Amino acid sequence: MFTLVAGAYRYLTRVDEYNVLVLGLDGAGKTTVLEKVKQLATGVSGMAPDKIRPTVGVNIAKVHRERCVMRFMDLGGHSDLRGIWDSYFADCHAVAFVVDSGDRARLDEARGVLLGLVARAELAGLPVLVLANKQDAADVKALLAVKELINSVADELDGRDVRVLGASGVDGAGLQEAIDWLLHRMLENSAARPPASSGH
Ligand SMILES: Nc1nc2c(ncn2[C@@H]2O[C@H](COP(=O)(O)OP(=O)(O)OP(=O)(O)O)[C@@H](O)[C@H]2O)c(=O)[nH]1
Ligand SMILES: [Mg+2]
Repeated sequence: MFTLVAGAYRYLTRVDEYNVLVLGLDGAGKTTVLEKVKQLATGVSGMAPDKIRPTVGVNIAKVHRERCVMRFMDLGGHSDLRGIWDSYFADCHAVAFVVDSGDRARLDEARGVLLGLVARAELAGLPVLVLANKQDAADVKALLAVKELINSVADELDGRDVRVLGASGVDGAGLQEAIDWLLHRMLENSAARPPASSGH
């Protein structure tokens, strides 16, 4: 009887955990986006954008939705630090790739890094959300430029779920939609990449 009740309790309190890797070039705005996601999820203000320094390790934000926890993991984007990304791939359920929409000079570099990611076997088939960030500061053609970047790698994306969304880590534009899109895509992909589960 106890086992039955304990089993039912575990089932009812089970939480599915999904990891979203927040990747992109240094300065794209990943940590600023993460702080805003934290604020949207908890209602508590995150670190002010002007206090954020380049990331060396990993920053984490948790978003609770129904019986799911989304763990956003923001890693440093400097070229010397990108090698660390690999160790997070096996436990990842989706990638949020952040692009500084206003920085045309580095769009090609961003394209190369994104191509490197989608070629990785550990990330095969996972949903990829491209956040065309800094929309608050970018000109009207910036979102188009990021969409063109994605169109130019469409063949390599191999039929996986990909979306480009305009966003701003400063004013939060697009981030609620980003969270919703990622959760739905990770749930849809959960047979292929199951979540970790824990009882609470
Ligand atoms: N206007 C504007 N500035 C932004 C936005 N997001 C980030 N920034 C600025 O861009 C700069 C870099 O932001 P970070 O969040 O540190 O960038 P990052 O991608 O985490 O960089 P690394 O940690 O080095 O990989 C900072 O000066 C931010 O204030 C945004 O949406 N709009
Ligand atoms: Mg950072």
